[in-house]
Amino acid sequence: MGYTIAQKIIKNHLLSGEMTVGSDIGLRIDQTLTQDATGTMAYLEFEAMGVPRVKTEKSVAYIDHNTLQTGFENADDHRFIQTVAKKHGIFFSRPGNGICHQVQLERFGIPGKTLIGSDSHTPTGGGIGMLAMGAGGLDVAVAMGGGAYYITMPKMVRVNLTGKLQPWVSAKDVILEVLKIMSVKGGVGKIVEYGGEGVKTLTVPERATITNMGAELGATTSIFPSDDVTKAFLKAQGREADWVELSSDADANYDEIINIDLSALIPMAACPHSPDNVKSIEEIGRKKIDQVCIGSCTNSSYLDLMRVAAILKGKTVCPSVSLSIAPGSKQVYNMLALNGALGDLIAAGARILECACGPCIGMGQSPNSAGISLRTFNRNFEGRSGTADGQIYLVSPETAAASALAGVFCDPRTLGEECVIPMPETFLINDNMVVPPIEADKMDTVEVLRGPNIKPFPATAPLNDTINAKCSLKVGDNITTDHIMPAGAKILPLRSNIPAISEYCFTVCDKQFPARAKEMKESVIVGGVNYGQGSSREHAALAPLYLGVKAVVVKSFARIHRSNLINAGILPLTFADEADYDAIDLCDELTLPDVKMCVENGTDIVIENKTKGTSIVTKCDLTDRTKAIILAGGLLNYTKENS
Ligand code: MIC
Ligand code: SF4
Repeated sequence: MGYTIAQKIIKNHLLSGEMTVGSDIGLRIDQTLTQDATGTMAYLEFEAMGVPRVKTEKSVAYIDHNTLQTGFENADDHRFIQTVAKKHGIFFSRPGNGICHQVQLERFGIPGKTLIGSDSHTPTGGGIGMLAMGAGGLDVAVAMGGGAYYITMPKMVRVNLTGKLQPWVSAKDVILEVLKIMSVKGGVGKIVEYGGEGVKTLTVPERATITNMGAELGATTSIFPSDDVTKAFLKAQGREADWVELSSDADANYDEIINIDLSALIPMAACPHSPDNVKSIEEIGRKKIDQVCIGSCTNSSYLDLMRVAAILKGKTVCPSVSLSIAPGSKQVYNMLALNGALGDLIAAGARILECACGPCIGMGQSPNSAGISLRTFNRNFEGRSGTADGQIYLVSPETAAASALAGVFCDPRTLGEECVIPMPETFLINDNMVVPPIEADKMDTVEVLRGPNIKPFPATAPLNDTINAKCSLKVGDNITTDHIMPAGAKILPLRSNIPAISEYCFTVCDKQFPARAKEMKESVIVGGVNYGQGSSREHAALAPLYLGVKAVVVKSFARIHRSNLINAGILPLTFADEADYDAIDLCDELTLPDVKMCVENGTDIVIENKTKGTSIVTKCDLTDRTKAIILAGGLLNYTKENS
């Protein structure tokens, strides 16, 4: 039997385990990336491992999230990352060089290689045929040190694309259609592979938009074949030598097949507050809007912004709309500046932002109260924009630009003849904002500079024989990491200070949570399905750890967050019977008797509810490796013990 594209890459990188669905597999990692909001922790963890030099083929540290410098914190963190990178063999992409995923795709990604990044949208690299996955900072630190990255061998989903997109219909509409079909939890435990005749009609940036937002399916990753289109893209980036051909075997076996006729798609939007709440622009109607934001790692490529510029050229943004545009990379920004398109955007009234994540992570541009904001981004979780009652719709760049002019939702198909932007034969190549590391024999000359905001990683202890705790929080389904550990301009500067950032943990759901958890000393959180969906931020595990959370018991977990809990030494439990969700209430006194022995033996874990006088059964489903991590009190302890 033949292999899928992902199975071929996995087979070439398999360090341990069997390639059968559900088994724990260890993969050799060729490339890593970090960004600044997760990077400080990842490098502190890397330092704690005592490995002098990264062992990957290429590791890059980006500054793209925490670029709003309203105090010393972010600037200090940038300086820390720059110096630690220089010392340990990591390339440093300076602030201003662009969003990690966009730059990685343009300058460093290689088909057939493995990449993990401390950011959930790392699967963007699937657009050029990489096996690219989001991971917690600790996992990235381990991979930089030459360790394997462990995942559960996923199921394979094939999305068969036929036909060709109609004028004004965009790659964003393709992934919105997939989200509509699969939902935000439909991809958990799966790799989504695109194939079929329609693939060759999509450019690499379009493919990258689709794989980027595969993160919102909860998928392990998404991937496209590496074909002539990929070759042309890499050639235009001066990297033709990096190209290899990659396709699935004709007799590859997929667990699920989805068929999408590209020519039948129409412009769509993900409505508040979930990326899978998809409606057509027609259905939404000519609803008034307040803001439009164009950019983010999903839709900020040269082709995206050239189309936006063509739509805006010679026109003026509607007076009641604020339009901001953040190009994805210095390459994109510079090309727009040189060919005059930037002038068209400025003349139309766009507010040009630096090439960084910006509004996507609540770093400025929060909409007005209850404001309707159309964004070309990938997440519209409640409150993420920085305005608690903001109404965020995720749309294509074409829909965004057309609507910015109209002041209402506007189907770009009403704009008349489509503007066709050809793929450039050569991109503008200038890597002067990427600082290479120092030679290995000179690493001792580099002093790592740490600001006062950088506090050590919270201490963890091996698992106790029995846990006695109270229920400090009970939440519902689809809790995102933006609920657990909110971001935004005020909180993000605290990413390297766990004690300080913990004060904001879960405050979106319950302002009293941090104080209550601390008072309880040891506690348990109860949740519903798809708990921890969204970002890779390990802070969503480290803050609960700092606040004394010992176990999280839910109906089901999102992949990266579950790993982050294990890495932090927090027990990830699932109800054996989902109905038992109702058996625990806030402040109930709980005991997990002989929990250590149960983990060691791999048996079910009983939770006795002292308050109610009842007991329920939970599952932990640990592999030998994750069992050892939990027993050691987290991945850092485990790695130290095993090195
Ligand atoms: C996000 O889009 O939520 C982020 C900010 O990029 C996160 C990483 C983080 O929280 O630092 C992600 O997607 O992993
Ligand atoms: Fe940055 Fe937004 Fe992409 Fe996250 S989703 S990496 S915040 S642009």
